[in-house]
Amino acid sequence: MQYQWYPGHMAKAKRQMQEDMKLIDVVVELVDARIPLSSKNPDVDALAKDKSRVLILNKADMADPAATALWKAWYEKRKFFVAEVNSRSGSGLKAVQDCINEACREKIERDRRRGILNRPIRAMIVGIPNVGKSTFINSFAGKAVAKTGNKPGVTKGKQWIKLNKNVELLDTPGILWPKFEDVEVGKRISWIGSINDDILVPEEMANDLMNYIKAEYPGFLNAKYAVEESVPDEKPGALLERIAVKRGCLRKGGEIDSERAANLVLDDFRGVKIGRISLERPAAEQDKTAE
Ligand SMILES: Nc1nc2c(ncn2[C@@H]2O[C@H](COP(=O)(O)OP(=O)(O)OP(=O)(O)O)[C@@H](O)[C@H]2O)c(=O)[nH]1
Ligand SMILES: [Mg+2]
Repeated sequence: MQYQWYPGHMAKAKRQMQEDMKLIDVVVELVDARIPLSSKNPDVDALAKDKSRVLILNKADMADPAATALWKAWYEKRKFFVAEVNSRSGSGLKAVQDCINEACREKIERDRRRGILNRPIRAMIVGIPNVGKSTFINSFAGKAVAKTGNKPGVTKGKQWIKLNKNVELLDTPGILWPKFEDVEVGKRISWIGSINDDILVPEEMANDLMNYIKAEYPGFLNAKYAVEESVPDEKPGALLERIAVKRGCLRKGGEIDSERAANLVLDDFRGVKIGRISLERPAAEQDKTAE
């Protein structure tokens, strides 16, 4: 599979983020709870190495709660303050405020010793495209969103969004790209729909996804489509064809339309109609990739 991405954009985004790091107290990083590692840009760890870190497992409503609990513990072990969030409904946002306070406890103490009271915490939101940054900002800010305007002494043009009396947010989220070079990462990102679909082959994506679901969530496909999940010696793609027949994905003349069936399966997955499915779990081998 091929993915379009632009190293030039990436370099620029990283430079921008490096500049912005000087202005903030805490980095609030959003990942997709279904792929908490694959949707995390590894460069953020280097860029934010001196900052307090909050990790938001966003879209937790779409992920498998058992896997999400494992990821929360996994990231906490790595010194992140972690919250599970559904930015659409707003559930988990109270925990985010607690995480930010906890992450900035030392800063708040330091301010207090110096006689500075109630200086708002300054935060930056970062995350890969489509992870839910805008939705999160809007819902975390609620009705209180107001730009505080340029502050003297701060780089020209920077705007701060006042979230509440304790937290100000840099108005432009830092957008970085996932690690597309890793084929497995690329697959997971495409399954959740965060890559432009026109450059991908739906049948391939759906077949790969269903192989994963069959193995990790046996019974889910059967419950959704009323099909045998594993027929011995079946050729690859046969399951998709059986789903096509069940769902009437046929061309004129009765020929099976696998592409339509593939898009149906992908849409069902993305709409959480097959179930709450996580696409990766913390494993021993992943201990090497983080930190
Ligand atoms: N179910 C669910 N959907 C969410 C959640 N957060 C965001 N979304 C949806 O995810 C999609 C992307 O959300 P955005 O807020 O636009 O993501 P973004 O990170 O700002 O995207 P870019 O600006 O393109 O980088 C939208 O359809 C949101 O409604 C969540 O917690 N749960
Ligand atoms: Mg956005």
